[in-house]
Amino acid sequence: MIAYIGIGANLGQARANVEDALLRLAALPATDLLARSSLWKTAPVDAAGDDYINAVACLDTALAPDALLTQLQAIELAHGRERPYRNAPRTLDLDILLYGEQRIDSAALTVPHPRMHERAFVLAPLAEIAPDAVIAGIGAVAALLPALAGQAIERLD
Ligand code: PH2
Ligand code: MG
Ligand code: MG
Repeated sequence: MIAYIGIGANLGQARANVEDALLRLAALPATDLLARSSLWKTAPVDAAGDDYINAVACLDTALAPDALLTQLQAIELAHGRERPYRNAPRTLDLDILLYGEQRIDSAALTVPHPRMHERAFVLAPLAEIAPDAVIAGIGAVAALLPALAGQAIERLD
């Protein structure tokens, strides 16, 4: 299954944490890292704290969604992720954005990620590696991005 993972950090060594997360994603069982976006510096949306470093990874994985989520949470914990309150600054956040074209609505997981289509910090890196990916029920990534032109994001080299 092709899955897209949103990666974000705005606490501690954010850039190094995102790069390390990409290495750890590539090392997951039954999973290949097919592509990764650039790193982007992005202003916090509905959140406090420093600017974020964001990126998106494309995985080819045989892990089921709940098993993939468990693996992502283990990587977050390896980076000392704490959850003192909603959208608190974080050392590392890994979100399943898309899992094939499946829609998942369980207690633990909502896919497609419910706010991804409103967020340039998700869509800009995703558009680098998958402009034609479709967010089920919403539309293709590249077509959604122009509406978000007002959000402050900057691609890093
Ligand atoms: N993640 C959030 C809330 N706000 N803002 C930016 N720029 N980047 C994020 O990754 C982000 C956010 C909740 O996960
Ligand atoms: Mg998130
Ligand atoms: Mg998250």
